[in-house]
Amino acid sequence: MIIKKFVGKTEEEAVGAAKKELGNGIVIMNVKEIKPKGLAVLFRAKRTEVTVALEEEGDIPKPVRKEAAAEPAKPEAATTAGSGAAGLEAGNSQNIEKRLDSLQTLLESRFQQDEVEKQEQSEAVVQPAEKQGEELSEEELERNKFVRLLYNTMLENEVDEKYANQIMEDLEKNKKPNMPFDYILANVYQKMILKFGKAEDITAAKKGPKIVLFMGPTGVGKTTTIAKLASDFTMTEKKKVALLTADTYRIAAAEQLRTYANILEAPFRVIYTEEDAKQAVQDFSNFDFVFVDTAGHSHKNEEQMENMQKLIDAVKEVGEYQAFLVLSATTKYRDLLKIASSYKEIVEYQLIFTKLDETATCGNLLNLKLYADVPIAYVTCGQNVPDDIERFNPQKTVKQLLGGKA
Ligand SMILES: Nc1nc2c(ncn2[C@@H]2O[C@H](COP(=O)(O)OP(=O)(O)OP(=O)(O)O)[C@@H](O)[C@H]2O)c(=O)[nH]1
Ligand SMILES: [Mg+2]
Repeated sequence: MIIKKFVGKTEEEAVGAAKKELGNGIVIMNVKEIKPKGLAVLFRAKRTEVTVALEEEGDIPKPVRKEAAAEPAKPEAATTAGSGAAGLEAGNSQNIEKRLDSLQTLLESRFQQDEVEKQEQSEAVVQPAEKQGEELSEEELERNKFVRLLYNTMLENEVDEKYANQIMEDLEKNKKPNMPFDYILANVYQKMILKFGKAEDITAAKKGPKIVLFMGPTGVGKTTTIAKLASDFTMTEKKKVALLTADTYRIAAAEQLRTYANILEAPFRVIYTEEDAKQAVQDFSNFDFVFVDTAGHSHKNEEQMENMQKLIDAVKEVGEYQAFLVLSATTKYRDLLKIASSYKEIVEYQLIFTKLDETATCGNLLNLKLYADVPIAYVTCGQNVPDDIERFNPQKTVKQLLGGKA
């Protein structure tokens, strides 16, 4: 694995430079804003530093490459366990160690605790890397404990055992004797980021307005999320956004969105039929975005799912569209799977996860991403409009899934 830092005026510029040098297969491990210090504040603008990783064939530890080392290696600072051959990797892992500093410190401190020992005895988990009949060195045993700790942390965060096992199996393939802890950590971290893939958000249409549909179960936060996004697009990005609601089941539902529309000074319309939807898109043809709120309903209600299908078909006829399935992170895993597959039958969607503030675990983000095989676009973490929403950040979520701070 090559790990390297790139700096640019913006994140896009830094990532562009990384792709130019290392190709499109890179994984962004960390993004950091570098603020100029001292007098430089006056002369230099903020810059963004991205740390990227590139998995090499076989992904086995290799000697530090000249071009891969962004800074001279300091083996004694970088290795947590192991030396000799493992120390060579330290030059690479030193970069990631810095980025994952807090995560690693946390994991290691937990690793020292006797609790882990107890946990191991009480939990039957996958046993990584233990070769039957062979005596393992103390270091190797410690390393295995560390890997088990990562695995258990994923399960505690409700990552589906199936996916946690896959990640561990991948690690197993690349594991080498004397692999430093931070290499193991970086490897698992990278695998998980790769599993999340690229976050995708709302994009502009090539022509005419982009119609953006929000659908999902009742009460997950669809209308609130629309208000947050509409606010960001109109106030921050200065785009023209029109708001429509197809939620005619409850009077209060339309009023809720109308209120937000009034605050944002955005046009608002209730659509009762597919024809209304088509007409509205035509009427707002000079807008950048038309956000469409829909009534929350159970995925088990066939009639409502059919109506949703009709609305989607109507929208498809009149312009470019994007559909978002809004899911609450507090919903039971099994239900989430059923909801995701029901909606998959009617439209290709991207995911928005709400109410992250109401749960201590975010394993379902990874589970659903892998199950539905669609990108996560946004997450919301509170009731405040417009603040409590962010673009999905895989790095942050993976750190959390590995035991980092929320
Ligand atoms: N804690 C928390 N509450 C949220 C979040 N997003 C929305 N809510 C709350 O969830 C409740 C329902 O939000 P709505 O936006 O009305 O949900 P909806 O999906 O449009 O609901 P229906 O239209 O009835 O299906 C409201 O009390 C919101 O304030 C979030 O990220 N965190
Ligand atoms: Mg609503």
